[in-house]
Amino acid sequence: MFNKLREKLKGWVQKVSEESKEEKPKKEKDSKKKEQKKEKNPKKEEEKVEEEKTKEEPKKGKNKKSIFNKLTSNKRLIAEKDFEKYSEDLEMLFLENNVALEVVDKIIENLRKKIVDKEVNKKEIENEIKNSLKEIIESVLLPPINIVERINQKEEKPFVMLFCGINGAGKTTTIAKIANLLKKEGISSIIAAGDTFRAASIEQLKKHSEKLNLKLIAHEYGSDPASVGFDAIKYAKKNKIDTVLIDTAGRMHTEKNLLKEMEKIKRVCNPDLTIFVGESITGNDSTEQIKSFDESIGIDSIILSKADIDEKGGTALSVGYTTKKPILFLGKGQNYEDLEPFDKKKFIEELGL
Ligand SMILES: Nc1nc2c(ncn2[C@@H]2O[C@H](COP(=O)(O)OP(=O)(O)OP(=O)(O)O)[C@@H](O)[C@H]2O)c(=O)[nH]1
Ligand SMILES: [Mg+2]
Repeated sequence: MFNKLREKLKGWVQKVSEESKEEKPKKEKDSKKKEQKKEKNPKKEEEKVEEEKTKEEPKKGKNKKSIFNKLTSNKRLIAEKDFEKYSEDLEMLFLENNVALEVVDKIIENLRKKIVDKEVNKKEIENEIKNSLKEIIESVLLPPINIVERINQKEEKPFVMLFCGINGAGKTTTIAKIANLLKKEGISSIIAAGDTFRAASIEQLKKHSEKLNLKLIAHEYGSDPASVGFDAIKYAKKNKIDTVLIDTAGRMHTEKNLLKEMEKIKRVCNPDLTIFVGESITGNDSTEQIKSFDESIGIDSIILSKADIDEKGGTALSVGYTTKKPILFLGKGQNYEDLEPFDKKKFIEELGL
């Protein structure tokens, strides 16, 4: 993840910090002005002698030396006019890597506030830019929900999770990964085969449930998915199962009739969490998809699959902010273990900041 964005961001930070370390003509002007000032106010002879002394014997006054060093190595990080030039490059590299425009604007605006005209120690320029970006990106990411905690907090079980998303996004695989994770946490679960539409969808879930040794509730192909969910919840109540994971058929966010069917599943099953599973590689379209699903059925959170094959990473960076829905997990492969809780700190580290 982030292979491209990480490298480009690194290059940008280095470019800005190297160029802002270089002396600018303005400095020369400043020193010329100082020279003129000096000539106008020539120092008394004693003062000059005293100054020379301090220069020759810097070791004597340790404090004086460090203050002197600090002053000479302090530097204005970046001027407003230079920021314009650099921010255009930054904007392009974020946009090329699937970061939504709304988020790019926010990052750049906040970066402007943080670094333009700021005085920093020369040595610290690169760190200063990196830390500023790190803080800004951290503020863009929503804090994730801990589903294990949420499940444990619910007194009257089962805790019901409904999964939705467009075709082939990774819903079924993600459900199997979550069941595996819950099992490790000592939380029991059953799966409801709510995709009664796509050929072989029930067989796909059968295989997973056999491997994971879980009960699968399934009806005939073509039957009402809402009643599959309803039966699964009934079974879980009777058998004291902690969670019900309801799979659904993939559907495009533009297909109003299919979204209506989701509304019915939601109304009948009344889930504790409605999770949108989207592909990390989709880019800005994911925002539109989530907004459509949210309008019709209400979405609580997001899981982004296929983050392992996403070179850009921008969707994961910006989808939470643009939809105001937290990301629960990142899917990072096809095995059960390849599900990573979304962790802001780790995410920022992966970005190289
Ligand atoms: N590389 C990678 N592949 C994944 C990941 N998650 C799912 N896949 C693959 O994506 C393909 C589709 O996954 P499914 O789980 O069947 O997707 P779905 O959303 O249930 O698909 P439909 O039911 O047809 O809408 C499969 O080949 C999965 O193995 C992931 O995190 N990384
Ligand atoms: Mg499926």
